[in-house]
Amino acid sequence: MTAESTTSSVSSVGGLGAAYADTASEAYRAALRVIESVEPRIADATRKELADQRDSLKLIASENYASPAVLLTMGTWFSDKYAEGTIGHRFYAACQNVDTVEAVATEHARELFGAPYAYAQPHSGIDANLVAYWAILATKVEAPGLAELGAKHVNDLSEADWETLRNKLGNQRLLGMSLDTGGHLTHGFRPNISGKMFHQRQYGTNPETGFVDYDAVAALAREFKPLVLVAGYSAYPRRINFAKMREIADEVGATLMVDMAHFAGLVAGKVFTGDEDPVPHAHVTTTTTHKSLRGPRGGLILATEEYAPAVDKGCPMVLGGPLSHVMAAKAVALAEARQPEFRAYAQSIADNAQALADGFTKRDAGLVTGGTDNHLVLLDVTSFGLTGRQAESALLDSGIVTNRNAIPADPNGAWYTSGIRLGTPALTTRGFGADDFDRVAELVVEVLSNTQAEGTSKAKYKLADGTADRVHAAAGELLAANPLYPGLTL
Ligand code: DSN
Repeated sequence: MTAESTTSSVSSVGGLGAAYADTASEAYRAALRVIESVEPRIADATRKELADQRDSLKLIASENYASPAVLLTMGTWFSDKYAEGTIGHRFYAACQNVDTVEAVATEHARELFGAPYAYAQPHSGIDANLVAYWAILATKVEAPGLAELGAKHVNDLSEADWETLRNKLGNQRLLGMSLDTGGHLTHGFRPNISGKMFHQRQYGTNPETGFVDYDAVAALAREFKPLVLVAGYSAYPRRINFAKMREIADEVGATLMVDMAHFAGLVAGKVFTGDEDPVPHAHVTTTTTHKSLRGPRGGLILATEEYAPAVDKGCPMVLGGPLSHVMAAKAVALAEARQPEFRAYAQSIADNAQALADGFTKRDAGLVTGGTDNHLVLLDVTSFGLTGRQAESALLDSGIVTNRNAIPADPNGAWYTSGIRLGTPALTTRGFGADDFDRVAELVVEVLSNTQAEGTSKAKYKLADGTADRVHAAAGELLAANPLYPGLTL
C-alpha cells in the first residue's frame, strides 16, 4: 500500500479528515465557549491538550486519536442517566434510549468480531477483566456449587453453605503472562487484585528468543491446573497462536480468557485471522475500546453462549451504572471499524511497526525478540547506557512521547525499567507511512545517542546541547506533513 492511499483511507473515517473540519470546528468552538463561561481554566486546558497532541510524536502503544464523531458522541445527556441492569432489564425507569444505545453497540461488536455475545458496559479494561473473571467463577464454581447444594440462588443458602461456597470461589487458580515479559498487571500480578483473588502463577517467554514457548506454558498448566488461562499482552511485540492456547486450556480443563486490548484493532481489521484471531478460540475475550480499536476510553467483552449469562450480570455484580454516553461512542467507533477503510488502517499499523523495527535494527538499536509482528516494538535501551526512565524523559524533552517499560528479567525493575515501548496506532491515524516511521526511528536513536546518564542515578540524565531543539524541529516537519484533525480550528 502506498503512503498516499494509506493517508486518504485512514483520514476519511469518522471525520478524522478535512471533509468534516468545518462542522467539527463549529461544534468545538461552541462547546468551548460554554465551558469557558463556567470554568475558563478547563477550556484553556482543553485547547492546550489539542495543541500539545498536535505538536508531539505520540508513540504510546496504547493510545490513539478518536474521530470527532466518537468524541462528540461522549458529550451528551446520556451521561445523566442511570441504567443499572442490561438491555430491557433495568433497575431504573426510562431507560428506553439507553437500551437502543447498548443494543446498537453490542450488535456492532458481535458482527465486527463474529462473536455470539457482546457486553459493552465495562468502564475500562481492568473492569472488563474483573467482570470476565467473576463471570468465569460464577459459571464454573458458583453455579455447580449451588446445584450441589440443591439451591437456585445464593440468597437461598444458609450462612454455613454460603461460607463454604465463598471459600471455594476464593480458592481458584489463574495462570497468566508475567508483567516483565509483556503481560498485563490484571493477568495475575500480585499487587493487582487479580493476583490476590486467585492463587496465581505466571508464564514467561523463552529467555533466548523472547518468544512465548507454548510447550513451557503447557507444562506449567499441567502442573498447576488453573481454572483460568489468560492470554494477551500489553508489551509483547509478537503475535499469539490462540488455537494452541485453547488446546492447552482444554487439556487441563481451564477456561481460556484472552485480553486483546492492545490488538483489538488488528483483529477488527482482519490483520490477525485464523489462529491469531482470539475470538473463535477463547471462551471469553476482553478488550478496551480506545487503543488500536480507536474508540472512546472504555471496555468491552465478547463471550460464548456458555459464559454470556454471567457476563451479562457484570452490572451490578462488579460494575456501577453504565456510562451510557461512552457506550454510545463505542457504538459509533465500532460502526467506523466496520467500514472497509478500517482494514486499510489496521494493515498500515502493522506495516508501520515493521518499518519502525527495521529502522531501529539497521541503526543497531536492540529490540526485544529482534523485531515485531504486531503494533509495537520494545526497545532495550541498556545499549545506550540508559534506564527506561532516562530514555523516556530525554525523548519527551525532544517532542517524542513514549513510555518506559520493563524488559524480560529487567535489572532496573518496573519503575525505572530498561526499555521503551513504542507503538504505531496513533501516528498511523495521522497518516504516517513506512518512510515516516523510519525517520521516527532515526530521531529516537539520535536522542538516545546524545543522552548520558548522570553518575549512578537511574533518573537523572544530560542531553547534549541542541539535541532537543534539533529533533523537535525535525519531528515538527513530520507532524506538519501529517496533521492531526486537519482543518479543525478552535
Ligand atoms: N495502561 C495500558 C497500556 O499502556 O498498555 C494497559 O492497561
